[in-house]
This record gives sequence, structure tokens and C-alpha cells, in this order.
Amino acid sequence: MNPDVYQLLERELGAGKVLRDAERLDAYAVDESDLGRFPPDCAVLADSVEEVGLVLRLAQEHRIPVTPRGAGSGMTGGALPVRGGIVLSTERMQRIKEIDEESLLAVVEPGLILGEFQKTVEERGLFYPPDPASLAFCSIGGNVAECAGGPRAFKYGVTREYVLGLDVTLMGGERIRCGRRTAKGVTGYDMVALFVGSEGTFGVTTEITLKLLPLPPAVATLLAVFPDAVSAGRGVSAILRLGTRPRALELLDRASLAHLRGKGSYRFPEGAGAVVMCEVDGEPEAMEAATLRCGQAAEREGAIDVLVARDEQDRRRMWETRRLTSPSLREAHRFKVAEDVVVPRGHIAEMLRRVDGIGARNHIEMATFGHAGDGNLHVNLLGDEDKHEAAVAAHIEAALGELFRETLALGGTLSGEHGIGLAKKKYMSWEQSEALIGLQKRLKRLLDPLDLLNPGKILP
Ligand code: 2HG
Ligand code: ZN
Repeated sequence: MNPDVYQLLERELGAGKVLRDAERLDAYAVDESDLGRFPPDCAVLADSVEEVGLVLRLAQEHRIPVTPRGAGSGMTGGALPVRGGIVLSTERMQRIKEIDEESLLAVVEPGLILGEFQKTVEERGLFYPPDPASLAFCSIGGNVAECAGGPRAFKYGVTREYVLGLDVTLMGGERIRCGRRTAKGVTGYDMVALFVGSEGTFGVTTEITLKLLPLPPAVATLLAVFPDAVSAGRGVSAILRLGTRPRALELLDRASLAHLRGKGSYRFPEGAGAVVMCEVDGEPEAMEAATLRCGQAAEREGAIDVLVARDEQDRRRMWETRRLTSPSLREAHRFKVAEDVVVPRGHIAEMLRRVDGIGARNHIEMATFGHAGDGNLHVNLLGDEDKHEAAVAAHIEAALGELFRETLALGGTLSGEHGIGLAKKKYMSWEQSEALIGLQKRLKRLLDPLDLLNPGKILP
């Protein structure tokens, strides 16, 4: 990178906001994907929309790649600066600018940590449902870029459903406000939908208007214990067929549960082959009947035990421990390739059966868990051997290929919540036609003609 540009940035922004020493840049070279280290030439910690605009204008003028970054908790390499250049971090933009209780909306900055936002709105009796497991450390800007999901997406939908409006700065510095503050609105094309989930390749979000809901008055959580994952998958389908709509319907297989042993404050039952976590919300008087119905449906499919969270503390512990699945798997293994395939809801048990076969055929240790009610499974491919790194990598590659083929054969999709990023772009053409990929490339060219904004992501 041209040294004059650093100086220009430092002069305009102040030296404290432009990081250049290798040690500090280290943190910006990785994310949660395990795809390697990609140190940028510098990182800019922007504080305002004007600063974001300045970076994107200068970078365009000097042909420098820019990789936007929230909290770096992404799992597919979306925040990795694969071509060096500038990492443009929004971590300092953490303000909640407005909470409008009557209109049920909030206006926030992208660096705001999701869990903090949720706590703030809940104190006012309001509810922001999207709950990725990283909620304690992921940023809302990152959630918007990836269109994050989470357990509660089962009833309430993913981030996309909650983004009413966006303030986006395009490569080159042009600022666009799109969307609305109203409950409805169809004026012009749905530009918000275009930016949500675009993984930082179309623009940099500097302000987000989010829809809120009233906080549900009561919540109840039940845990159904199954002998194995396939029967748990059938249990999930049986609960799906009920009229009741739980807000979360999650599954953890034997390997995932084994990794959670001794972790967190909740102890999942010893010896379980798989568990289904089913959570309902609504009026307090409806909770008992709803959990009973779900529990009975699970039992009809072979659940050997059904436990109900005793109180709010028990419930919180259960979820806190569930959220440790991903970090526990990572801690225990040298390789952890986390997938997030989705199959249509009618094929959940069948997909779990096929996943078992993939692990066995490729001699790969696997752990499968996640948002089974949505057909969204986190199939994790795990590996440990140092000496045979290349062999492990080849097994993982082969297993991945099978996983994606099976997913697509069942009418599924490659990614339900983690995005494509760097990790899966070579598989894009397995799912999408040349014409569709071509159209997306034309869109990218329109918004970023020099391919400088988060280059090398999504599109093969
Ligand atoms: C979760 O649901 C996250 O816990 C992480 O999406 C998934 O590591 C994973 O596979
Ligand atoms: Zn997930």
C-alpha cells in the first residue's frame, strides 16, 4: 500500500484511529473461520459515517482494497482481508441512537454488540429476536452483513425480517439511505434486502433501523432426550406437525453433547444419544399446555425422557450452555469446519441419517447440532492429527463435497446463517446457475466497479 495514503488517513482521522504496527494488526488478520491469517496493511477504527466515507473515497482513489469488519465473529471468512489493504472496522460505532417504544423501532450503529442491545430493549419490555450463539460478542453490523439467524429464527425469522432501514456508504464514498421507519413500505425496489446478507461486498453500513416486538410475557423450555440423532430428527418433525409454534426447536447430537460435558452451568443428561430443545413463548396460562403437547409428540417418536426447565435460571443456563457448543468443539480440535446447511423441513431426519453415513465413509469425526426445526444443521467436521495434516484435509474436503451434494439433492441450500464468504465460494456453482451467478457479478460490478470492497468473497 502506498505510504502516502497511510499518512493521508492519519492526518485526516488522527493517528489513534489508523493502526499500522504488526502486533495490533494481528487481531484483524483472522476471524472465527479457521481459514488462515491475512494481515491487512492497516486497520482504520472509524467513529462516524463521515470517516467511513473518507476511507472509502480515498481507497477508491488509490485503488486500495477495503475489508469491512464488525466484531470478527463470522465463520466463513467474510472479514478476512485476503488482498491486504485496509480493514475498516466499525467496532467503535456502538451507539443506540434511538429507541421508539411506540413505533416499535430502534436506530443503532453497526458496532453495537447484539447482547447489549437486547438487554437494553428487554429492560423496556421490548424484544429483538435474532439470537446467534455469538450474541455476547458479535456486532449488529456483522449480523446485518451476514443476515444472522439463531435458535429463535424458527418462530421469528432471521435478521432480514428486522431491518427496516439502512444508511450505507458505497465504495468511493457515496452515501445512500434506504428503507423506512414504517411497518409497511414498497416504495421502489427493496434495496434493504439487497444489502442485508451481502457480506460487506456491496457497501458499509453505518446506521441500522431495526424493528422491535413487544417482549413475550412468558417462556418455557423443554428438553427431550432421544437414543440417537435420527430419532431426534423425527421428534423435531413431529413437533413441527403440531399446531403449536415453538420459538426454538434445536437439536444436539451425541458428539456435541459430549463436548459440552463439564462446560457451562447446565448439565445435559448423561448418556443421551441426542436431545431436542424446544422453547415456547406467549401468554403464561398457555405455556403448560404447549410444553405438554410438544413433550408428548417427542415421546411418540421415541423420546426416552422429557425434562422441563424448572425456572428462568434453569432455562438461561440451558441456553448459555447450548451457546458453548461451537467454542467447545473449537477448543477440543485442531481442525473444525463448521457448516450450516439447510434442508426443507420434511427431510430433517433423512438428512441426519445421511450425515451419519458421510462421517463413517470419510473417517471423519463429526458433531451435528443446531436449528433443526428450520432444517438448518451445523455439521461440524473435526480433525486432530498434526502429522497427517494433508490427509485430514483431504478427508474433510471429500466429506464436505458429499455433505453439499446430499444437501442439494434433498432440495436444500449451502448456507442458512453463516454466509458463503471465502469458505464456500467454490461451491456456489453447485447450487446456483451460471446465469444467476453472472447476474450477481453484474450487480457487484455496478456497486463496486473496481472490485475493491471485500474482494474475493461469495462469487466464484
Ligand atoms: C451456533 O448455532 C452457531 O452455535 C455456530 O451458528 C455453529 O460452530 C458452529 O457450527
Ligand atoms: Zn447457528
